[in-house]
Amino acid sequence: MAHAHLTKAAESGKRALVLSRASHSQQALVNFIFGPAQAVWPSTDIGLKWLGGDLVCERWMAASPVRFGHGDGWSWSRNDELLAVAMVAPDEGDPAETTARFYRELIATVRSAGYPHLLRIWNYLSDINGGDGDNERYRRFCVGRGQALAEAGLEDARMCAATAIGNHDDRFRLFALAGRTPGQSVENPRQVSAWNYPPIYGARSPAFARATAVSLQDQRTALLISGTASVVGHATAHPGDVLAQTDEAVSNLAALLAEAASDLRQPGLARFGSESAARVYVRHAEDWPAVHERLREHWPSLPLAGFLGDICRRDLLMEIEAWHCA
Ligand code: 3EB
Repeated sequence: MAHAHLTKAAESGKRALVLSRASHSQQALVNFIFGPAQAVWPSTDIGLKWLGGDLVCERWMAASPVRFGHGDGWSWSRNDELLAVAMVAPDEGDPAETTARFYRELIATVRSAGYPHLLRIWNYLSDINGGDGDNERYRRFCVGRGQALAEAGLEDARMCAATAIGNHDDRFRLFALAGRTPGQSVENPRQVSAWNYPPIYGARSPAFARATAVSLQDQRTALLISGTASVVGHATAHPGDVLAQTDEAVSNLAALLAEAASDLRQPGLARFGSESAARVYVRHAEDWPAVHERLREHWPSLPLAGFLGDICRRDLLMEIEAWHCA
């Protein structure tokens, strides 16, 4: 497992997620700026409208010196242990082609740089529910991802945690974190693993783990949790009811944390704690206040950031991803 200097310390008030607590001089691997946060360099925009919450940015800090580079439409940062990659391109035409191109480049980059183990991927694509049946853009995305993985000899069941959300700005943005050593996948006992979804959800099944666990240098474990929605077994639960979906997603996360605690024999992983945080995506901006309030009832002090984003199935109205550390 990767020994990464990734931890988190939340500040009070408008909070920033800081993913490192190493004592020596810290440099940012990535700064995701969401809301009204202080300008920092380098800063990365995920291209989604921030709707509120107390989490205004995520600062992914590294304990050893960070080097930066960029090319046409992509940038990277890395230290001794981790490589972060950001790629952006116009999202035109068949997403299968754009996605296959992005993933081929991503895999080639992490391999040649010596960080071959993917730990976490975010996919923000345009008009994710556009097109019908197996031509729906999310399903074409799955085809392109699957094609690149197969070419690279990567098995679906060994893929890392991921998020796939639709934006409204005609750009495909991919962010990835990779390491020198592998993470450990955690699956959710309430959910069929994504790569085993039946073909009613698309000819090519999605390829992602429900969570990826990464060993921290100080013996703790970080859990990078995938976008988690109201999916039970493989079916959407509570279509049309955003608050019931919220409760179901929370139940899914509780089951996932319990599974991680048991798989990794770390009881502290079983519940979110002082070093956890979540990004919440809602399909309709007007749902955010009620979703936010409901999540606050479940998790009184978990730092939250809300975003306007389309979920990959049309009947899903919200999704939650999280960082957890224990
Ligand atoms: C689901 O459980 C919801 O295709 O990478 C969540 C996280 C979802 C990642 C992906 C899809 C992806 O199937 C959708």
